[in-house]
Amino acid sequence: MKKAFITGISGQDGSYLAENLINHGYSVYGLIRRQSVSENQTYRLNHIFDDVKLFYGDMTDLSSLFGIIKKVEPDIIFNLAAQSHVRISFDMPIFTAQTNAIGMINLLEAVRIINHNIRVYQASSSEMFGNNCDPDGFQRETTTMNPVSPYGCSKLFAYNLCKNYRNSYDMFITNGILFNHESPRRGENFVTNKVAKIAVEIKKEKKNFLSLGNLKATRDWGHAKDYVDAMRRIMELDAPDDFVCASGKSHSVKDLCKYVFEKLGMDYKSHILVDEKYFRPEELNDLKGDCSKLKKATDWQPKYTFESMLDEMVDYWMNK
Ligand code: NAP
Ligand code: G4F
Repeated sequence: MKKAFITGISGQDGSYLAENLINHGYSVYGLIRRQSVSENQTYRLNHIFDDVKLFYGDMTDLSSLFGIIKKVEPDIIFNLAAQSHVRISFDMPIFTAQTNAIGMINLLEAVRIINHNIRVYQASSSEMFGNNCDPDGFQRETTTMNPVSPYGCSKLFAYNLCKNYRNSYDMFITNGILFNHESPRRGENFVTNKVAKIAVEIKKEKKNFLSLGNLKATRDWGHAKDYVDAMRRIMELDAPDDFVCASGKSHSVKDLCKYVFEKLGMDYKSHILVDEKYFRPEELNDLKGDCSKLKKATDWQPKYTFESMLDEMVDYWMNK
């Protein structure tokens, strides 16, 4: 049985990836942080709690990573741990860099010293592109990266470091450059789940308005369940590389609101307030990814569309 160690296992992707790996015959280990309120910390893992082994640690604490990797002796490490909220990275730039960038050096050094044959997946992000795209409007592996947030900068540092360690030390390190992916397990302060949750509350007459920031930005949204399957597939290839994972379709935040409110039989225009506090100091305006390289290498095909993903999220809140 192959052993996989997931940092960020308590997050949206970590929980879906753990399920996916268990279903594909892996034994799964994970890193969690000490929190004062531990009751909700592993709520995304409750249904598989007995099938995963969890260890306390932190990406900023090299000794914890060393200790766990030595003890577990994993075949693969998926590094999903991050301060992953772009807006909040402007409020906490140093913590964001310490976790997302320095945390990655900690992990790579631990792997290089303990056993450089361990495969490493890095959760890279379309936020690294910033406002660059190719002339056809898509971002792909070869598109110039020019991030516009502390989060994007921290992820670009880690991405480059992974390539550098791969070339310098002949290590199997792969970057998955994932575009936005969502699910009912998405944090409630990301725009998709915020819209789905509050639109349902408005429908149930518990709230009147939904306050949002920039409605014009466009994103390439897919479902987390599909995207973690891509992570596993690229880590099972013969050689490491960098792969974009995306749906290839782009929708604005306004489109998102329109779809969700119409599904609930409401007009979004009557319920949305624009509040400047949700604007970012610098915005990434448009994302649309070309993942032909991933599809060619792995036969990956997403099962969800933008609409079926949102349907699942709205149904989740309606039934909660
Ligand atoms: P998420 O739900 O925010 O999960 C992040 C995880 O990282 C949580 O388990 C969190 O633990 C953990 N974490 C945060 N700081 C840590 C630290 N200092 N040490 C150890 N663990 C720490 O994010 P996600 O949506 O699952 O995303 C997974 C990864 O993919 C992230 O690296 C994200 O940046 C990247 N990514 C996400 C997307 C997307 O659209 N979802 C797209 C591209 C890339 P707690 O539960 O204790 O907070
Ligand atoms: O849902 P978001 O916060 O996601 P964002 O910033 O695109 O970041 C996510 O995707 C990245 C991949 O591209 C990941 F790397 C990252 O970890 C994260 O998962 O915001 C999406 C868009 C933005 O343009 C934002 O300005 O929605 C806009 N927006 C408008 N009103 C809002 C709001 N975003 C949030 N979170 N909250 C609002 O009220």
